[in-house]
Amino acid sequence: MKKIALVTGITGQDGYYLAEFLLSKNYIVHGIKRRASTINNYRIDGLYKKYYEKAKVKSFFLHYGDVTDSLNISQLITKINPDEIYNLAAQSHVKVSFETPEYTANADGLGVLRILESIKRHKKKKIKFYQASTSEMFGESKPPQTESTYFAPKSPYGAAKLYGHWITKIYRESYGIFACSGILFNHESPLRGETFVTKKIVMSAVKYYRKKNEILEIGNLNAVRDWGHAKDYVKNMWLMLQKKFPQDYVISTNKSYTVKEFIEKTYKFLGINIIWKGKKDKEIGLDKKNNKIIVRVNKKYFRPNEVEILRGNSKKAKKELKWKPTISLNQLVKEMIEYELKLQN
Ligand code: NAP
Ligand code: G4F
Repeated sequence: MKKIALVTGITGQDGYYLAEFLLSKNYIVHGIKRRASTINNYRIDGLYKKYYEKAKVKSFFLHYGDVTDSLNISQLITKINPDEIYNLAAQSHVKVSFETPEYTANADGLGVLRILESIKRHKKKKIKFYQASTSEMFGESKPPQTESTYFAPKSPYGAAKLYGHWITKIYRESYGIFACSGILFNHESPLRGETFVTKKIVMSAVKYYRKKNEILEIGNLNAVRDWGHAKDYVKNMWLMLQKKFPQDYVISTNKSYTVKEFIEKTYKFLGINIIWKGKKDKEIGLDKKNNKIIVRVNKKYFRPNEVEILRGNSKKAKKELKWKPTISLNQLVKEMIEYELKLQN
């Protein structure tokens, strides 16, 4: 019997990589997508063609839905009767969460509760549940952050995700549900959303490389992040649900870099060296070859409250799940640039 997985947030970065991984493992995958005024399936189009439109035996199905809609969620779970649910749906942008705090709480916090309640009431099968928690929950706690680090979120996003994380633990302990959270540090890929910093940097660097008239407008250059590759991280999601008992795990590369270092790496890959001038919101980056401004700090991208340093320690995942990241930051940057070079051809 093929296993059935239900994935929320299927149209997002991780939704694509997880669906691809599960389909390659012979799962039947059901994805929940939101209705939008324009079609936003571009990441999963290829998978849909291969595993639905052109397949003799179909194994990839899409359903309209929204984690803010209890009836929709409970009806889908009843109908699909999945073995595993991966909750990737979220308003996932930290800065946007300051502008839409209530919606973020509803989707990222209460959305988790809605799924857990449906699982609790589901009688046909014991469903395993994975929650995509985040290192943003650690907020101001000092690195390296582990499973036992104090949670001190600094954004509405972090607070909403912490509710989702905690309610997952409470449902596990109170009702014996196989429910667990991966505490995911930043992970990127060529399919990363365009307003996250790595993708934004890569897109701008390639535009400058091609046309020489692009300036990267950027926020906090000194923030430190632990950046991995989404492909490695979705494998871990699956591994966690194959364990005998549910537990939470930190998923990270254990290495960290500043935003400025990420910029330098990216431009250097394209043969461009940067010289920095000025301080704080007056800082600029010049192309060493021709003194053109190619990076400029813009206060618009500062956050009301910033998480300065994230660096995880994923030794529990290494020991108990035999998981470790396989793609280095340099490989990630190279892959993102090569993808962008093709797109902007
Ligand atoms: P993403 O690219 O922003 O994808 C988020 C997905 O959630 C999209 O498919 C989005 O649909 C969907 N979504 C948003 N609101 C929804 C709602 N109310 N109901 C149903 N679906 C909704 O994020 P990602 O990078 O793949 O991340 C996946 C998950 O991991 C998220 O929960 C995120 O918070 C968490 N996480 C990510 C990272 C990271 O570094 N990538 C780190 C820690 C945790 P649309 O396409 O319609 O917008
Ligand atoms: O790429 P970012 O927007 O990612 P952030 O805020 O760390 O959040 C991501 O990782 C979390 C896990 O830690 C996830 F839970 C969350 O869903 C998301 O995937 O920003 C990274 C850093 C920040 O410190 C930000 O202030 O880059 C800094 N930054 C500087 N300039 C910028 C910019 N971020 C963005 N998005 N845009 C800028 O222009």
